[in-house]
Amino acid sequence: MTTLLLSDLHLPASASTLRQDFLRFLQGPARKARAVYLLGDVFEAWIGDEDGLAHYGDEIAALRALSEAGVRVFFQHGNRDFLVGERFAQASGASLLADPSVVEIEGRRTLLTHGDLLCTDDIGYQRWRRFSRNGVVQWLFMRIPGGLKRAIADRLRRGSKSAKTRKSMAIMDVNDTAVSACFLRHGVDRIIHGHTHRPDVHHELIDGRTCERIVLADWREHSREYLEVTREGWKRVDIAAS
Ligand code: OKV
Ligand code: MN
Repeated sequence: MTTLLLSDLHLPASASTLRQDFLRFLQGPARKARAVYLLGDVFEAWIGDEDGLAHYGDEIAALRALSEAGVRVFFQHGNRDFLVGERFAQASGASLLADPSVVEIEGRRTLLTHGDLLCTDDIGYQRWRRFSRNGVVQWLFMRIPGGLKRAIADRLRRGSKSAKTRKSMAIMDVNDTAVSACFLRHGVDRIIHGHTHRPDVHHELIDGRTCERIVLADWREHSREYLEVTREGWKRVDIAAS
């Protein structure tokens, strides 16, 4: 059996080949898996379940069909789709998975996280994260009219895009101390995350044990990767090439 993991698809609300390819993935390779883990930023933006369910009906129907076919589907929040909620879970059949979570994947305890929590050098982002994840702030945001929500979200996204161009590459990567602390605190020797858009595998020695950190790829033009994990090991598969 295999477990498939993917993140950072950044599916837009408008028509896109990214969306077609995600549907192809859900109807094809995902069917043969034991479980599929979506590790955040599947959606480019999410201002609430009502709006999200209206925009992403095809994806939600395909997720529902996949879970009804017996494949367990897990959804972890990213920094963009952190407002995905219980109504999405109900409609899609996916289970919301806390960030971080330690789960057993193909016989091996593995820590799964979107990855933004590890980027502790980006002080500005971490400040926005604390603010936007605050319960009172979210309660207020959910209660303003849809048009105003969209206007605020568009403005925030534009501001974030320009802020990113002014940040160094190092600040937008994970912090090595945060990574080591994460391995130690959770007692795992494998971490799988996305977010940084720097697909790679890193090894480090912690307490005499070789620890492995697998970074998932984002979906970009001509590259649509998922990670396939079996008891034997793991590999990246690009469905753009098939
Ligand atoms: C998601 C990010 C926009 C980064 C707004 C409170 C506030 C939630 C929200 C609005 C924006 C998500 C929900 C989006 C991620 C951005 C810009 C930067 C760095 C509030 C709670 F501010 F109005 F109080 N939002 N949307 N960013 O468009 O999906 O991750 S979003
Ligand atoms: Mn992200």
